[in-house]
Amino acid sequence: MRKLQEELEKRLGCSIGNADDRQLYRVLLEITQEEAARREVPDTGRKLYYVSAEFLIGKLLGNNLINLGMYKDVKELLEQNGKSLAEIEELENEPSLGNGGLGRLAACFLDSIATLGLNGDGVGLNYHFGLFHQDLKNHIQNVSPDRWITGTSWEVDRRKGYDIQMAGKTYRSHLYDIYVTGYEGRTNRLHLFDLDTVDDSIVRDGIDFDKKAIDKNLTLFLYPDDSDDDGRKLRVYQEYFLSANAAHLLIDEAKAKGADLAQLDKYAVAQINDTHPTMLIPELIRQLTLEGLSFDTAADVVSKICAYTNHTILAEALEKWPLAYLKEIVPQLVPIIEILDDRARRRTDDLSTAIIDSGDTVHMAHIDLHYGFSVNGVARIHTRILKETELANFSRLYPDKFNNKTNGITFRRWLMECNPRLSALLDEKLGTAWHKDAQELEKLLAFSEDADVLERLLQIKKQNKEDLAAIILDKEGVQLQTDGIFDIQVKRLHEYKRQQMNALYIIHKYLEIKAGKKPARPLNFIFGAKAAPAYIIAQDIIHLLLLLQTIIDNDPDVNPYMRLVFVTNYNVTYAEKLIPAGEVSEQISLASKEASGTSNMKFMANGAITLGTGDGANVEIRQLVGDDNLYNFGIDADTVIAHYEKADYRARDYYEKDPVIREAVDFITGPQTMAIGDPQRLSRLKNDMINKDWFMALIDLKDYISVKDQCFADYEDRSAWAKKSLVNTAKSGAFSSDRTIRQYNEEIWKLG
Ligand code: 26Q
Repeated sequence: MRKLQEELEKRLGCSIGNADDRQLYRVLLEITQEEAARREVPDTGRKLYYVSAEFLIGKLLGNNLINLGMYKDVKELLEQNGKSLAEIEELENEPSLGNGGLGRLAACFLDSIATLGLNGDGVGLNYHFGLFHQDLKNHIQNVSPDRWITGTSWEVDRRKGYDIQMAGKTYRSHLYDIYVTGYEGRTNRLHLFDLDTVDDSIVRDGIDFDKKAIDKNLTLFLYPDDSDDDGRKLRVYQEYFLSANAAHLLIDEAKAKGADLAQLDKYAVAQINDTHPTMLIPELIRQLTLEGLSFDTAADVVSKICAYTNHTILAEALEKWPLAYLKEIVPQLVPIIEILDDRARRRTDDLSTAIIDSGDTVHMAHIDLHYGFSVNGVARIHTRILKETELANFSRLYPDKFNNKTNGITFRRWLMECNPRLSALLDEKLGTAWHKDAQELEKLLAFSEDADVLERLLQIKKQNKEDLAAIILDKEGVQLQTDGIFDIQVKRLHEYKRQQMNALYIIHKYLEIKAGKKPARPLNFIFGAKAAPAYIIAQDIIHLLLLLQTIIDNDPDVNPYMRLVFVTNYNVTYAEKLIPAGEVSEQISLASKEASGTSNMKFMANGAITLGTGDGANVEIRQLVGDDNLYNFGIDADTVIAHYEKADYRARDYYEKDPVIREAVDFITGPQTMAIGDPQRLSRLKNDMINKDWFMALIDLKDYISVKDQCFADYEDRSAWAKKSLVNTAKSGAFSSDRTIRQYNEEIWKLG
């Protein structure tokens, strides 16, 4: 501790007490970086490249201090000098280099890879602006650029790059690295590629910019708006830039290890995170042929290197590009993709598996499916649906390629860091082995009848709720009722996730309370979500939720019994505050649509009870905790799939036949919402729900209402609830990303 103090004060040039938080942040960053660098390990043998368009890493200071074993000392030293580590951590900008689940998963994986001591780096893009910043005015989502790179950044300038050809021009990439610290483990790296000519100043009001000026815009934004051709082409540029740089890096590092490139698979394996980096496959082949390999040798070895993860079964998310775009932007890949298509066609008569279809559209996933050596889904039910339905044609062709890797989360960030109170109790009762082996949490079951432990769990949750309530009051101006239930739905806004169904429940409760039926205790409904700017119905759902927030707030008959808050700019940092305070975890996607979900796992670990459909990892949570400890509702995935096949779902029937459903849906365009809301948005939303409702909210609404009511009623038996909470935490170890990564390594990567 004394050494730490001396070190800090030497760098500060003054005493800790006299330094301001910014100076402290800077020197803490410096010493963390140096400690991280000391734990790097020479690159020998086979190495994993986790290639992804998204890495939603969140703030790094606290996480790195924990992983490096410095957190406690730093926190205490600062406290002794009248400083707060939490306040210093606030100063860090969150790098929001991802949208949601897929990007956050990549970040959890990097943590686990380093913790398990594996040789594996991330490869991504250095977006200047992360996912947009959201604010909420006049019941509408407004977006603005989120600039995260400042003078004091975690990035290390590698002063190297590669020449990348796109549309006949040469672009010189520039590599930045971020250290990835393992918990009591080694340090790996996240490699982020950028272009020096990118110009932040071309961003006009909102997040608008000149989409044609590739030299200025290439790495400006994560997922630029792709509602027009220029936007879509920019995505192709980004994807190629990512893939080509990853290929160069991989080959470069293998050569540095003295590799015979014909046996490149001895030195490298690449995990392709969804289809966004798919061009890695033809690009590796291209670069290897330039290095002197024959096409056949190159294609063979690349097929032993590349593995593909599928994260969604939604058709619109499976990327397809017009061949004409590729001819314009990456003509060097087109002959390679044509040969790959030709060879794939010779393997089967099934035209549905073609890479280039008869309309000259290139199906990116098909490249991965034919030429990757492994294809995995991200939860058991998701993998089963891929095999039996969505990708049945490919699983017949390549039955051995398909495998499941149920997602996971890092318990370092999602329990140790974000929930210090619960972590301290767990350390006290179980010791600290769970930090690295989350299955140890199961030993908590021995305390399931221990009145003292159950009471402490309730106390901890209460304190976490109070902390969150204070933050929400400060940021959102809404006072939550901490003696009431905290029911939370936080995730990207998407119709399949069915925030609109939750809204219908809230309307139903509102009307019940108006009619005199009061809940046993206050209900707090908490939402956090960003909607893609071009996704109109999603904006309409946000609009409805914000109107409900105002209506409830202004209604003295109702607001003693219920509150709704839609938090602004939901991101990793906010999630770290919300999740420890969650009591009911809303996981209500239409069965078959949510590949896995990962917030379900985070809430579970923090002792919330899942209210969920039989979708994604909910199914596995249910199997682990049993029906006493999870609330399941809704039609199952097979029933949903059968409805789609028969095209026999008519939302209008449910609306017309059931007065409870009708009343809730009609409220959307009733006098209270219309008086303060946008009639066009509200009518569009209501019409969609009655005439389309593609994600079948109305089928499940009645069951959702009755199971949710039961869940809230059961909450009243506080010790029974505490026991449910305990069982959830105890069983959550199955969802550690350490377990997931061990499986990837044993079954796919096979690193030494
Ligand atoms: C595709 C085409 C054009 C433009 C954008 C996209 C696009 C962008 C992002 C498609 C998909 C994504 C992100 C998907 C994602 O986050 N999927 C989530 O992955 C999690 C981790 O596996 C799962 O837990 C979630 O269930 C899944 O929704």
